[in-house]
Amino acid sequence: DAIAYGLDAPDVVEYHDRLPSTNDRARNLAVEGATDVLVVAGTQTGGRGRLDRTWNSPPGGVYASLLRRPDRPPAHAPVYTLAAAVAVARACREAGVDAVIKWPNDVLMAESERKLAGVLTEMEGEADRISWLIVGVGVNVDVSGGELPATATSVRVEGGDADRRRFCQRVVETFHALDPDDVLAAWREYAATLGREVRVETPGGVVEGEAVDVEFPGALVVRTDDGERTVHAGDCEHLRPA
Ligand code: BT5
Repeated sequence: DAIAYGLDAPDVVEYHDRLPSTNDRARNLAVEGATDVLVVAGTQTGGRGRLDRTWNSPPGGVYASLLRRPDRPPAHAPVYTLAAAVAVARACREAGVDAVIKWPNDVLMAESERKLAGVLTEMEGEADRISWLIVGVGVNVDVSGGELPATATSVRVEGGDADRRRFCQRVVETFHALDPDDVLAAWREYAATLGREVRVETPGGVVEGEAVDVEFPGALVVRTDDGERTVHAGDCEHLRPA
């Protein structure tokens, strides 16, 4: 099942010292018909976040995008975002840094909630099947605080093992070792969002309440004054400490 999901190891790993964006490189490869490629860059000149935001990509960070063509319906794409966040959070902990996940795609330091990493999943779907899927991760590993936004931190700043190569390897190995059926359970283990009061800006408006669970394929269940709402996409803010 890991193979149908595309969580198994890629055939090709491409390394570039510098790219505009590993997601863009992976997309070009997808358009050319390639699959099963991991694109890694030492630095990015046009790193992207969600919704046209930029991703600061100084040298020392890990910038990687995996191109797959999983035999899954397009609606399952959010599972890959959660799986990548789990892999990054686990790699951070293996590097000695206490990382947690904020729904849907942020990896944060546990106490300060400063951002260590983000995930950008992009895909093209046909009616019932993903045509290609790109899961991109950006992690502040061997990066100094001065090179990052004020709300960010890095593995090095937090005193962890900042060996970029080792970190990248840990992310990839953890990602490929994940059992697709365990992704949600693993995500819950690292989640800082569950049990918290949240404010989620969704395409359909703001949803506020207590985040109570995550549901397949990656939706957040929020208990609001008007009952439970299932949120599929949006920007989430943690309102109060747990
Ligand atoms: C994300 O977006 O968190 C997804 C970031 C994905 C980046 C990877 S790098 C490899 C691949 N290739 C790409 O071009 N992208 C992917 P979002 O949730 O929209 O968060 C973006 C926001 O995070 C920005 O608006 C900043 O506030 C903040 N930010 C920017 N750079 C950061 C950094 N290096 N560390 C922490 N926060 C950052």
